[in-house]
This record gives sequence, C-alpha cells and structure tokens, in this order.
Amino acid sequence: RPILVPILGDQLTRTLASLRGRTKDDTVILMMEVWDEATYVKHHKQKIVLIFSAMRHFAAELEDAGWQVDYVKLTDPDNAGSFTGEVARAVERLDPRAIRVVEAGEWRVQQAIAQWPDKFACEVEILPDDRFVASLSEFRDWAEDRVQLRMEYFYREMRRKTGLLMDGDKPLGGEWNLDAQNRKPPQEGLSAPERLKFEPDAITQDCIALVEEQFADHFGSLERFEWPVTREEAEEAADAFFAERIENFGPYQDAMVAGEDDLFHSMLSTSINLGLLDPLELCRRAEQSYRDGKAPLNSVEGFIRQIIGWREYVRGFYWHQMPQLQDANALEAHRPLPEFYWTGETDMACLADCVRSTRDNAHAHHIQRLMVLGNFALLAGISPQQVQDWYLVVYADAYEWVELPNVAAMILYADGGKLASKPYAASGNYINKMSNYCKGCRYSPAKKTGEGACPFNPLYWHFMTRHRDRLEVNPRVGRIFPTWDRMDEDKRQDYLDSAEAFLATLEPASPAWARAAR
Ligand code: FAD
Ligand code: DLZ
Ligand code: SF4
Repeated sequence: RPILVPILGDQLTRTLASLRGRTKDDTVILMMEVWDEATYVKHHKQKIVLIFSAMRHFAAELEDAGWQVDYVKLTDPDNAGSFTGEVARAVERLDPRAIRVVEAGEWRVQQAIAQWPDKFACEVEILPDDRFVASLSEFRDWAEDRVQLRMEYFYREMRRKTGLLMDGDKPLGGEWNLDAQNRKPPQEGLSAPERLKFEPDAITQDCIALVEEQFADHFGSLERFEWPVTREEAEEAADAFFAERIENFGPYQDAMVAGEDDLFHSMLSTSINLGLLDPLELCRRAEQSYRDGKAPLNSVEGFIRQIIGWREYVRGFYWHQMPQLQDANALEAHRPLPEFYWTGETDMACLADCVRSTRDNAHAHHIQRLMVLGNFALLAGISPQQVQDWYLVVYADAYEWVELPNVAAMILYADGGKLASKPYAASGNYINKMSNYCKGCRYSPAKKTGEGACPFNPLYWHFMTRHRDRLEVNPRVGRIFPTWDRMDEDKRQDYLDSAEAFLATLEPASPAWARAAR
C-alpha cells in the first residue's frame, strides 16, 4: 500500500516537505485540476493558464524523474470538482496506508484539509509549509508579545535570523532600511530593459485553449501569455533580473510610467508563489550582487525587505488574523466596486493604465496596486470584500494569504491599523510626483476642486474628514487636520461638494462583472 502525497497548485517545489524522505516505489503523487479552485472566484484567464500549465509541467518533470504521478485533468469525466473529492477518489483507487500533505496556503483550503483525518480511514499527516523563513508558530510567538505589530521590527528579526546584509549583529552599512533613497520620480523617457518573456509551448497552448473554452467569461486577456511555467524558465527570468534590472530596482521602486508595465521590478512573484523559485535563495543572490559591486545597497536592501520583510510578514499576519480578517471593515466602507475596475473605462488616466496592465498582464506593480488602484478604493470607501475579491481575481500572483493582508489591512485599513501604522491615503499630488500619468489626463492634479480638478484631491479631504475622529489621534496623519481647519468655510465646502459630485458619477459593476466575485 503506497503513501499518497497530494500536491496543490502552489506547492510546485521539488523539495516540498511531503516529498522529503519518500521513496519513488512506495509513493503516489496526486495533482488535481478542480472546478472549486478554478472558480471560487472567477480568476483572470492568465492566472488559470499559469497554474494549470505549471502544474502539468511539474507533473511531467516528476514523472521523468521516476515518480508515480496521478494527474487529474479538469476535463476528466470523473473529476469530483474539489480537493477533498479527488483525494477520496484516490483513496478508493489506491488504498494508501497514509496521506502526507503540506498545509495549504489559504485558510479556505486548510479548513477542508483539516477534515481529512476524520474523513479517511488511513493515517493523515499534515506537514508545515517550510518554504518560508518564519514558521507560523514563530510569527505567533513574535506577535503575541506585542501591543502593535510592525513589519519593520519583524523584518529586523528576519535579517538577524537569515544573516542577510548583516555585519555581525548590526545591519550592513549601519541602517536597516534605506527606503529614503528609493523614492526617485521617473524622469522623462525612463524605460527599463525588457523582462524575459516565454513563448507558450504545447502544454501551455493546451491550457490556453482549455481556458478559452471553459472560462470564456472570466476577466482578462490571453493575447500575450509570457509567464515562466517551469523552474528552469523561472531561473532564467531571475538571471535576467539580476543581470539587468536589480541595479535600478531600489531608486525606481515607487515610480510609474504609462505603458511601462514592468519597469525595474523583478516580475518574479508568480514563480515564487507557485514554488518554482526559493525566496531565500533569491535574497542571497541579491546580496551577492551587492557584494560583487553590481547593485547598490539601497536596491538590494529594498528587494530583500520585500521578500523576508513584507512577504513573510503578511503571511504570518494572515494566519494570525484569520478568519476575522476577511470580514473586517473598520472604516465601514460599503460603496460597490465601480465598473471601471473591470473595463478600464474611466477618464482618470492613472486608473485606466493600471486596469489596462492588469487586464493585459494579470499584473500591476506594487505602487500601482497600492497608490493608484488601492488609494482610490480607500478614499472612495469601496466595500473591502468587493475590493478583496477583485484583487484575488485579477493578479496572476494572487493567493488569499498574500492578497488579503495587502488589500484589507495595507490599502483599506479595514483591520483598524493592526498591520499598518496609518492609511496610505494620498491626493493627486503624490501620483503626479511619482508618475507621468497626469500629463495625459483630462484632469489636473494642481486643480483642487470643481470642473477639471483631479478627483483624488477632493476625495482625499472627503476621506480624511469622514474619518477624522479615528485619524486625528494618529500621530502619523493627525497633523494634517490643522491645515483643513485653517481653510475658509467655502473652500472646505467646495472640497466636500466636489467629492460628493464625483462619487455620484461612479457606476457600480454590472451584474456580469459582479458575478466574478464570490
Ligand atoms: P518586486 O517589486 O520585484 O518585489 C520582489 C518580491 O517581493 C515580489 O516578487 C514579492 O514576492 C515580494 N513582495 C513585494 N511586496 C510585497 C508585499 N506587499 N506583500 C508580499 N510580498 C511582497 N503580491 C503577491 O504576491 N500576491 C498578491 O496577491 C498581492 N496582492 C497585493 C495587493 C495589494 C493591494 C498590494 C499593495 C500589493 C500586493 N502584492 C501582492 C505585493 C506586490 O504588489 C507584488 O508582490 C509585486 O507587485 C509583484 O511583482 P514583482 O515580482 O515584480 O515584485
Ligand atoms: C488558484 C488555483 C486554481 C485556479 N486552480 C487550481 C487547481 O485546479 N488545482 C490546484 O491544485 N490548485 C489550484 N489553484 C491554486 C489553489 O487554489 C492553491 O493551491 C490553494 O489556494 C492553496 O491554499
Ligand atoms: Fe490620476 Fe488625477 Fe493624475 Fe488624472 S490628474 S492621472 S486622475 S492623479
């Protein structure tokens, strides 16, 4: 009787805990394309192609290496449609002596896996996912000692733990965080070397055809599918990033240029989250670029902080705060998601470009997600649950464990400030400084109210005054209220009227799009 090892779509790692120490002759690996996962939200078409193609390539690699793989395709007529249903079928088929599975990344799936020991007669072993620097219990211990959780302090622990960019027990260069050097606005004509793109092979083309046929009404374009789908391709993409773009990664981390969808970002999140790339190994390579004189410390520190800081922190935070995080709505935001998040049809040039990139690439870079799409949702008071579902649908790298903390806590402040020390609210001035969007926009960031004023300007004050009681006592934002109080009454009223007039023009998503969510 074999040991059954189910491997989920984001566990495509050859050294996965459930495979370690197993022998090929008494193990059956189970991989499952299932409707429940493909439709719990109506994922972007590229996201489904990416996951199915990466799963099929991974299964083929395992088979080539001599493993027995039971691979259930979506169109298999007996497909049970869920992980639990497929494991039940495999138990029936194979009569395994035990099931060994690595815990799921998402709460929803882990809840189902937690039922397996009661459901199946054989032994079920659920192993921690050790592809992260911090274990979940380590995060819990760290969090439980604190009144306030702050990424910066957690990040320092991770630097100490990994030894990355350390000089004994001190940070290399004397400072933990070099963000101040990483806010360079884009100069005229800024462009970056193109990232490595991958032509769909026969396996990927099959997945594209499958998705066009089965998921035709899902959001997103499949015209260009260029993501790495194997470890080998992902390594090539990483090589190109370290050769060509890491040098400028830091300075232009927050820059946005219309039509330049990648800039100096690594574009590696899809591969990291699938398990094709080891995040710690990437950080070691980044450190090496600094030690070899190929990239400045601020670029390398910035990159490492995103991974062993933010990525690890949001994962720990997710498991620490679930399940209540998914329903959090501290700011009581209830406006429906506007239609333009799906269509891109808005005359706000910044939002239109970010939605276009999202539709074409199933990707937008961090500052577009945070300070354009996210900032708008925060200021306009869009329902967190609708915004959460949108982000989960549209990005190829989106899994709830990483998406939800970023959306609910980081951009929408729906957790009331447990993750971030302040809401990231900004007026048009910020977007104008950090991008060239406003040059091509019918609105003016310099105009504060009335016809032609950038809508972010009145929305900013509308938001601030709506939440004055809560924000006034926040040391990081409270000091802007005296500015509001010094304005004359007419000016203040103009801001509020302009914001109200703009909000009244927002069309909620039509039912066809609203169905993309849960
Ligand atoms: P780079 O800019 O090259 O950064 C390097 C790596 O750092 C990324 O690949 C990623 O693994 C990690 N990273 C950077 N920022 C974060 C962060 N805030 N949280 C976690 N990891 C981070 N990232 C996802 O992987 N999945 C998501 O669903 C997701 N949703 C987001 C939603 C919002 C509202 C925001 C503000 C951010 C979100 N992010 C998410 C984080 C970040 O935007 C993406 O990781 C990044 O844009 C991926 O592109 P990249 O690989 O070029 O990143
Ligand atoms: C996102 C996704 C999709 C679209 N489809 C599948 C699938 O058919 N089979 C699979 O194993 N995984 C899929 N995934 C990724 C899973 O949702 C992911 O593994 C879980 O979210 C982890 O908790
Ligand atoms: Fe966006 Fe306002 Fe600039 Fe237009 S003017 S691009 S809406 S920030």
